[in-house]
This record gives sequence, structure tokens and C-alpha cells, in this order.
Amino acid sequence: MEKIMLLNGPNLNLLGKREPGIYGSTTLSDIETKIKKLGEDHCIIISCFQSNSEGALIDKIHEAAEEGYTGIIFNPGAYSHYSYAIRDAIAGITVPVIEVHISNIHAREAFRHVSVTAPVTKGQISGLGIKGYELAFKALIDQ
Ligand code: CA2
Repeated sequence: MEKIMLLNGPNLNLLGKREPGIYGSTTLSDIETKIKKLGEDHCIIISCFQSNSEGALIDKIHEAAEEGYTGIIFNPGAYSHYSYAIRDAIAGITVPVIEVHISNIHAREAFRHVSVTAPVTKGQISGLGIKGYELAFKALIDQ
């Protein structure tokens, strides 16, 4: 069966618990449940993983390639703005990655305007709220 990985980076475990003005009131667990349901509807296994550690996220990216995943939906959090190690990990696999940001990173502080990871992904969705995760799923299954 086809498999898609849902990866979330640092602080996204706090979703729905703090700063609802920027990130909304939906929790990460709600998002994972929603994407798993979408997966079920399309006979696709969804594996979810969140970490606050750069290395753990890189290990998961490698695992997705080694285990034959068909795509990764990835919100790297603030690592998007400066992690060359995560960028290299994405560039080193052929599994398509869709980068998702809940907020519009281009409308926020200057340091968030740059994503060093986006150029090595298939595409980036930013500013569409948690709907971005669903749109990324659709983009991966329609490719
Ligand atoms: O908009 C996004 O999805 C971000 O990836 C979220 C990251 C931020 O560093 C990126 O610039 C944009 C931060 C996630 C932090 O999430 C929190 C949620 C609730 C309370 C505190 C942090």
C-alpha cells in the first residue's frame, strides 16, 4: 500500500494550545487525525511524526526514502529559515516533499521570509492555515 509521511518540526506540538491568533485553535493531533482519515479514504497509509530536534527530523526524511514512501508533507517550522542540514536531507532523496506553513511566512518578520528548504521541495504552501496540509496531500496524490 502507498505510504505518505506527515512530518512536523519544532514547537508544532504546541498548536492549538498557545498563540491561537497566529496558528488557530486546531491541535497537531487534530491535523494528524484529519490527514490519516484522508489517507484511509484513498487507501494510503499516513505515518505521523513531530520532533523539536533537527537530527530526528533528518532521520525521518532518510527513513521515508529507505522505506519507499511516495511523499512527505513537511512543516519544518523555524528550521525552514536556516537549516542547511534539513535542506541537504531533502535534496538527497527523490521522494517528493511538499513544504507547508500554516501562517504566511512572507507577511511576517523578515527572518521568516526566507525558506532555505523550499527550493529543494516540490512546492511550498504558506498562509492557508491548516488547510495547507490537506492541499499538500492532494498535490501528492494527484502527481
Ligand atoms: O507557519 C508555520 O507553519 C511555521 O512553520 C510555524 C513555525 C514558525 O517558526 C515558522 O516561521 C512558520 C512555528 C511553530 C510554532 O507553533 C506554535 C504554536 C503555538 C504556540 C507557539 C508556537
